[in-house]
Amino acid sequence: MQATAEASAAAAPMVTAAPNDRYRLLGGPGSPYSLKMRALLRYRRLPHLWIVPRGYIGAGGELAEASKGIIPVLQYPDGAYRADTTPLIYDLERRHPGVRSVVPEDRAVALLSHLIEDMGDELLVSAMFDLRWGDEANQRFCATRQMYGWLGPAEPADFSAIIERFTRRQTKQRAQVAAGDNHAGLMAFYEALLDAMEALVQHMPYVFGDRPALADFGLYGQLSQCAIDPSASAIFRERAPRTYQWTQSLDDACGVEGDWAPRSIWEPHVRPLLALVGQYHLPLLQTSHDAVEQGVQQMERLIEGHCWLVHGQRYKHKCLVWLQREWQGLTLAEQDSVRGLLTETGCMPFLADGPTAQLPVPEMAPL
Ligand SMILES: N[C@@H](CCC(=O)N[C@@H](CS)C(=O)NCC(=O)O)C(=O)O
Repeated sequence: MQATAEASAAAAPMVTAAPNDRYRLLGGPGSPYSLKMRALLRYRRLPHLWIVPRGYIGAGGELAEASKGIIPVLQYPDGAYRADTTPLIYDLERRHPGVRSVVPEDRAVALLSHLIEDMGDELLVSAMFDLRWGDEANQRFCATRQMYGWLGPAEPADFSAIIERFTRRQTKQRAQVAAGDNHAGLMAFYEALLDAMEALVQHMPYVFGDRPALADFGLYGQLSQCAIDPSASAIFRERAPRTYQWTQSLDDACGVEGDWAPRSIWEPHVRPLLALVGQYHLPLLQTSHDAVEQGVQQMERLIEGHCWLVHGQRYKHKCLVWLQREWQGLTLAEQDSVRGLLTETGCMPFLADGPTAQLPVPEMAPL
């Protein structure tokens, strides 16, 4: 099997021989996106193996062979490696249509779900990362447990050196994430998000009813780590105990059977989440997008009295354009059905002004 995989990798490096009849999810401990993807595969009952390859990205082995530069990587049954969870999830919808889908049939509701997921993937991640690497106690615990998860038993001296290197790398990144007012802004956002979720889960099992949607998995990925990391977890347990358990439960929802709720049920509880999308996520995404367009490294954005320092990130630039395209792809009737909600929650201007990108943005597709 190994020999076959190597031979086929030499001929076509992106594809190894089909390992079996199931997906192989290559992910890692402490990786919110890996756990998001695993929860999705479990909920959708798509046969898969969960694999933590030896070594971290770039350290040789299968992840290096897949050469995506990010985790998780999903190996399809045909042997192809693909990455980037949001496009992967949409691709799995196309490959396995109608089977425990996480995308509501109502395309306007599907857009709301995507907006909330994007907030999880692109903003909640920063709050998680800020707290994870924010002080020595968090760094020590998080680096140790993550590296043990990747490497298993190791010589103490080697292990200490690895932890030190990893911590240095992560804290350097964290300094950028939490610069200036960003830390205070992220903490305010984290608490507001927990409050909105805690209110929601008192009325509904999931964001749009009795079954999880893309929105749930986006939030779940980051919250799964907030539940573990010391400081994030302390805030989480204190502020949102139901959501804490919601996170544990969504880890494996393969037995959940349910349907979407009518709008009259979900709308009052989803509105506060969308208000956070409009208040924090889309303005920050727009600022990052603008920085990329203008070729500047960093721009400022004032939100709720905090002056955020926002880096231009090409991925975020694409995210905004993809959301705008999704809005524009709706029929007028579909747009009208959520225009009021998106306007009240401050989301509308960021979507309706259309793709402002001068730079080319490819269609959303797995990497
Ligand atoms: N948009 C990507 C983000 C994936 C991502 O950023 N993964 C992190 C780990 S959780 C990563 O691979 N970072 C690169 C690194 O640590 O070198 C997705 O949804 O899959």
